[in-house]
Amino acid sequence: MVVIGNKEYFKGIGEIKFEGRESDNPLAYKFYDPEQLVAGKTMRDHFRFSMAYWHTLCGTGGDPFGPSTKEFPWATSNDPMVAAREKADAAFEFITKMGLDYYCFHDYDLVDEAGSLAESEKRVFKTVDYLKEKMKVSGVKLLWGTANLFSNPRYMNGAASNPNFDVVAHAGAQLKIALDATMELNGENYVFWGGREGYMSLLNTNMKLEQDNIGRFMRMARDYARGQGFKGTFFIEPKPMEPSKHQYDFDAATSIKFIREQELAGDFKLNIEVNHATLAQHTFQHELQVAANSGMLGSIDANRGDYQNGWDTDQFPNNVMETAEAMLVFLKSDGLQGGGINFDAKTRRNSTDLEDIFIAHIGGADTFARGLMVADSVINNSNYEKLLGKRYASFTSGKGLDFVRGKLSLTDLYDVAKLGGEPKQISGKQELFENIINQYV
Ligand code: XUL
Ligand code: CO
Repeated sequence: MVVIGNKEYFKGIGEIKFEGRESDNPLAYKFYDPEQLVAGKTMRDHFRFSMAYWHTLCGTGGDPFGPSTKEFPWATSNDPMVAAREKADAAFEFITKMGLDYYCFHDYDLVDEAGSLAESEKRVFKTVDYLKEKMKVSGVKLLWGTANLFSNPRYMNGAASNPNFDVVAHAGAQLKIALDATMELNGENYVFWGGREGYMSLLNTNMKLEQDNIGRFMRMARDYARGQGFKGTFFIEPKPMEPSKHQYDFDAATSIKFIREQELAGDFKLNIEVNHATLAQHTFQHELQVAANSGMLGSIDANRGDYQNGWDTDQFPNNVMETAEAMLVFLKSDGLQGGGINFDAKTRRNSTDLEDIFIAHIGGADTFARGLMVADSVINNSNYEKLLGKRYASFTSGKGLDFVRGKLSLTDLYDVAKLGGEPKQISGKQELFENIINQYV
């Protein structure tokens, strides 16, 4: 249901509908048809699309070389509570006009941080009350909440990894408030992204203590939330760098090792972001596959990087090929465990019309829809699965099967090799696999 507050912010834009690929209406979905069944589930249920509060409502285009370029009509009041309510009105008008089902936030995206923790807490909970009403009327849900433990200068040396315990304690208080807010709003998950949990120089860093402290911090979060009845999943969002030179949650593999070492498995999974994968020199599908292999593919932050830039450009997804390959992993691993697809993406600094925010999200949803349909066709209509199976056929019978079942010793391998002679050369057929994806795009 479309929810408009006291003022309508996105005037002239109605509910965004699916019109199909022949439509030339920029404000319509061409491929994302929420009710269309793909692989036995509606697109809506596969994706659980979410709006990111920070980019969509707070990102006004400032960069290290220049100030904001966008004046948002919901960001005009000097009274922080009025501004928070207006921002919430704009958020819910946008989410419901787009037909999205979820949103995500950092604590201080909702309302500006105050001069004291006590005052900040009051502001957050007043805003939470307001959001609760909006959620009730619209049916929109909270995919995840998180605490911004990286912007305030007090976190310049890290939050949970800070060398000063007083800062760690402050971060803990902020974490508790953000968890309480998330639970109050029936948030389905809670995210940890540690932009400052890493180092700028190893020379002044006790890496072991810092990492163990982050582990303690996360176990405290889990124990507190579980004690309050929180049933959702905690996600770590890997990123290799930026703003830190080196971030401890470097990539999926590093984060999985951390989750296991710190005894967080079972409660923690991963939130994989496309542009973070690129920065870690991985593909998006690589990160998804690594997470899925460990049963930790929890959620996705959707965006894309720029192949010519080495930073987190957070552009909206538009690469169908990349998304199709990612959706192959997604479908074959049975989707996400508890999460959804959150558009952690921003319109460009020079995209200054309010309608650009709609156009960007429409493009992102359509890219995922196309990717999903391509992946589904590749799996069901092509001989992709057969080819892949054939590549590993030697493990499905005879000695190969014995090997997989753990029945062989090293001497058995020695005997097999001695008897068999030089193995025959078998092509990897990479171009054929690539052509099949191309054929179905
Ligand atoms: C930063 C990033 C964050 C997290 C939430 O690169 O992706 O916005 O998603 O803190
Ligand atoms: Co993100």
